[in-house]
Amino acid sequence: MYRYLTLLFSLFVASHTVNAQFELIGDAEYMSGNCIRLTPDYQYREGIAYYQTKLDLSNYFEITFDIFFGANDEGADGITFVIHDDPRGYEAFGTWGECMGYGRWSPSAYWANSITPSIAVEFDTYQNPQQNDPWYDHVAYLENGISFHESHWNNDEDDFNIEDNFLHDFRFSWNPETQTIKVTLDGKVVHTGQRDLINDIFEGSTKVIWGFTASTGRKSNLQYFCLRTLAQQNTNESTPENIISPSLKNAKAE
Ligand SMILES: [Ca+2]
Ligand SMILES: [Ca+2]
Repeated sequence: MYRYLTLLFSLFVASHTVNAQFELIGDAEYMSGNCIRLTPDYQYREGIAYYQTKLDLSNYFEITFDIFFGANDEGADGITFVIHDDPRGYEAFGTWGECMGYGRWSPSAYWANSITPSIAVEFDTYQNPQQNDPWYDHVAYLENGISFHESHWNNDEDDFNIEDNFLHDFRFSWNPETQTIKVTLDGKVVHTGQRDLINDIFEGSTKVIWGFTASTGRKSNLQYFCLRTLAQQNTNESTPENIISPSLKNAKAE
């Protein structure tokens, strides 16, 4: 653990802009300030952004982003953070609306577009009973393009709302030694779990694509993310590699 802490405090090595480093699909567009808009505040939109360098799951990985879910508490639908090895590669997409560009309408709807094999963490801002959503905003862990979830996180607040016109601090980390995923939102752990991602999800593949998906439906919101830091380290080496640290602070929508 000490090694990782050392890494995180010493990763300010290189500086880049976010613009040249993501593949964009659908309604995704570059914004100023190292941000990428996933959806505009319009109905029936879908946007996806994938980081151009694959993630090696045999390495430690931690990213930090600011995420904006919109200003309208009555909006929709939300954003997912996804890691996948879909055969469509950087062109993989899921269904719009309640599936947030990641999943499919129902687990049995194999004909529908979804991203798989994959894992995702959804930040869901609209209740869809078919996906077992509560009526408040929530976070849920998903696998293999299935938007339905048995459990969720909402900070035990029945009025939990992330469509509040503020940027939210999002962190995702993967520890290959303990096979642990950890996700925090605004400093609170919203998901943590152990999973043999390489063997149980990705059938032995270690190189996978990661990024963000989002969509709107009948309801909408402006939704975007801004890169803060990315750290990846080969656990057999002492030197961090593939490190980005843009000078980004509290970018807001234009
Ligand atoms: Ca809300
Ligand atoms: Ca939903």
